[in-house]
Amino acid sequence: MTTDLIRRRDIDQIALLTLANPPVNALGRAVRQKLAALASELEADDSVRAVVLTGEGRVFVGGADIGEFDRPPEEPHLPDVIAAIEAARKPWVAALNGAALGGGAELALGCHYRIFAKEARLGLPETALGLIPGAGGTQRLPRRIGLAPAIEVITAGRTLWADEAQDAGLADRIAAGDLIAEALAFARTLDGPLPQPAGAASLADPGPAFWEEARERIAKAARGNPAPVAALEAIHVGVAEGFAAGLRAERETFLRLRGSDEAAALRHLFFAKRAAVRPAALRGIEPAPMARIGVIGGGTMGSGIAAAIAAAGLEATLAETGPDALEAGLTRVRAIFEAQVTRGLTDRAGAADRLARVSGTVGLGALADCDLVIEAVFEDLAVKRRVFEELTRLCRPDAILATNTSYLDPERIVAGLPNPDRFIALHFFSPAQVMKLLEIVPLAATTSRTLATGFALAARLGKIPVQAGNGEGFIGNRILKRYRAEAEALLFAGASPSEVDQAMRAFGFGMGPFEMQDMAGLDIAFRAREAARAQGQDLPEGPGDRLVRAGRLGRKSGGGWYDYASESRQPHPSAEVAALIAPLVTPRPRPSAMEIAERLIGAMAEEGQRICDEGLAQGPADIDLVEVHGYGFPRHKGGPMFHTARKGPTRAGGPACPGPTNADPRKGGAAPT
Ligand code: T1G
Repeated sequence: MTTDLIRRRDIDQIALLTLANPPVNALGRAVRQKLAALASELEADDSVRAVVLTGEGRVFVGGADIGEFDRPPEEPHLPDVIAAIEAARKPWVAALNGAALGGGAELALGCHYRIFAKEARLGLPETALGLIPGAGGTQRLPRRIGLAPAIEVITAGRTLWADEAQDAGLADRIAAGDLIAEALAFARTLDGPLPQPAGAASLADPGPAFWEEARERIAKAARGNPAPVAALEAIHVGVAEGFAAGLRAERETFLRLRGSDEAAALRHLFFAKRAAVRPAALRGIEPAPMARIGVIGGGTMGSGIAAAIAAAGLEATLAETGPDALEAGLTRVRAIFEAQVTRGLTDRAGAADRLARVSGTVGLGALADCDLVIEAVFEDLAVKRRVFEELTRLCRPDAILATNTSYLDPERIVAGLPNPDRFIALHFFSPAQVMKLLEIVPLAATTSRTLATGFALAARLGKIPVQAGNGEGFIGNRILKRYRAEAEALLFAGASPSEVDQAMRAFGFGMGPFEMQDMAGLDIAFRAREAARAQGQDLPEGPGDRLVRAGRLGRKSGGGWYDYASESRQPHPSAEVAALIAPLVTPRPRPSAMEIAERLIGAMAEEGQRICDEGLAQGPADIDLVEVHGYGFPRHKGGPMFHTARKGPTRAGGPACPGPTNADPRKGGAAPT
């Protein structure tokens, strides 16, 4: 049963229209139909001399209805609805109560006046969905705020806050108090000629060099997503050939991209992310308080986690074993905030505020009254067990105790310790203050309250939480292991490390598997293999083992899969590596770059499907979130599961897997109490 969708209330000859299509007043077909009908109705209604359009709730309009993009476009089309409003003889005042994004921004641009609430903002983030604005945004915005600022807003997805919109000449007013009252009062003052429509303004063409520079810069930043450059081209047509031609070019491009694989991939991730942050199983579960959070270990991970906590406005206490180690940890935290100022992520005052939220302590005593403690010490079972033994003695029984282990079995870290209901693994990714992904791993005895606290922490830190079962390597590192093994297997067929890496770069990765391993160090995985061999696992000698035994540990040793000139990060193919690998190679027809990429992505998807089949992930979409937000999988490809499912019938991307259980797949435990 559709609600009103748009409510009309006439107040002293002003029609107040309130968009009411929760949760974000998206401009779905029914809303467009209603708006179009109202536009012609109001135009003919002599009792009305102006219109104020606003949205119900925190958002003005979150855009067109993204959910409709898997279906062919349906009339009335948004550009036509907006054109009717722009052509109206009576003034339309957009009263922006909150975010006006995508089609919502275009609707506001089609109105004759815009009044912003103080916290309102306007943006055209379509390129993040593999699209371009499709209802006039590429033509009206440049004519309202100027060419270069508009290109920035449209191709980089930058948002204009109320004060910026006013400075840019887009906001006619910023409401000092009650937005609706001020918008109605403003509308009552309007009796002169309407302002010129945006299309009446022409834009001076800055010349070929401007467009060339912009195209290169935008293409580089887009990292394979075709939409930002396509948006620039539509803007360019409007400048070169005029408003109407620009609108046509915009619409053609929008419709083409709307049906593209990239747009489908980015939509998949849009909805997957929103489903991940609100797991149905945790609806109504109250998380534990998180006012004070302890972080144990001031190394790269610990200092990054502490910085992320402070940046989210929470208090972090960083604990280390001694004053020197503590000072080193706090120095890392300070450096993180310094870098954030340099990168414009915060200002001096913000950095000072964040730093003030991080305190340091030697030993664990000061963590006794923390609500949550995250252990991020050296990846050694005995060391971690000692930490948890002490924490269970010191901390309140209801305090949540988490480990940031990447490879160890968290059950073994806490085995036999009291109150197991409060243990959980929270697997951050390095650098923790930057990487969006957080793998949340409940253990056999973990309660829903503890699990909900993990999700609440993720939301507070702006992380993307993915629940993973407690299997070796959880989701991400398990797939990474398979990805690397498959990449090494390609070397047996005669492919070279640089061929494989180039193929993955061409696919959209920022770095290939061998470059990535050289950066991280080959010895980490080698030690894990040696440990497995020591436990009796029969692991054959691989190319990576040969390199490590030859002292090639990666960039840090001046050479790994590649050679590196001293202090340089530039990888150079290595004759020594080729010689070390040669005995393992059985020459076969060399796979093409596309075949290499599809083989590696296929392997990732296959492993992802196995993880699903074992109940260690909620669904294929979560696998994709892990790969995109934790392992550099190109967003515009949607993730290995989405990519292989879209590409054709493979095992990967099959039906949704049974949700993860807390059963310990390493031991077959029970579901959470
Ligand atoms: N269409 C459909 N559903 C949407 C939606 C949209 N545009 N935006 C949000 N939702 C759903 C979302 O899936 C979730 O659903 C719920 O609303 C709350 O979202 C022609 C082509 C507006 C800033 O890119 O950035 O216009 O999970 O958790 O944190 O040119 O949502 O509850 O079932 O994100 O308060 C362009 C997308 C579209 C903006 C609110 N617009 N949305 O943030 O809530 S393309 C965008 C957002 C377009 C035109 C083109 C944010 C928000 P559920 P949420 P939030």
